[in-house]
Amino acid sequence: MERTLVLLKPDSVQRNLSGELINRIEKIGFKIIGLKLMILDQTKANEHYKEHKLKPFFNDLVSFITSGPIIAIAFQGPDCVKKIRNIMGSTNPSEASPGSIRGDFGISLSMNLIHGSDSVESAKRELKIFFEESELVDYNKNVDKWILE
Ligand code: IDP
Ligand code: MG
Repeated sequence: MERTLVLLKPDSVQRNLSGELINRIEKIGFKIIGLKLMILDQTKANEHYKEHKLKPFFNDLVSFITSGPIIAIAFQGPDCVKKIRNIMGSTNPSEASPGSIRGDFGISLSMNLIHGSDSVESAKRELKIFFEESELVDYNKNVDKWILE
């Protein structure tokens, strides 16, 4: 079953939006299979955002993501990568549709609330940075029969 990594960034935690954002994703039917609150260290932040290493905003991005607690969540469900990217909205909240997380709650391009893996390959790579395989819990819910085909 497809898995993805979601990070609730430091702005979400500080603004008491963690519950709201988790709720939006959980209500779709995606299952939390791992969850932890942490302050990310520089090494992991660099590793997580390594595709952006040469971008002008890289240092600010790493400073921001390590500036306070984040919540890392592993979600599981069919097409969860694409669907979660869709409900997050565009990277720049100014361009994010109403109804999306960034459209509803964001203004700042850097403090845009949430990270979601952008492909199945990225998800596999990123999940390893935040979770040991043994920390991910695959389990059934009775409601699955109403959500999963
Ligand atoms: P994504 O989070 O929608 O996948 P990416 O392009 O992968 O967007 O960028 C990673 C993160 O870097 C963004 O979520 C945002 O916090 C930050 N970021 C992206 N572009 C800029 C920029 O032009 N200025 C400042 N921060 C940026
Ligand atoms: Mg990205």
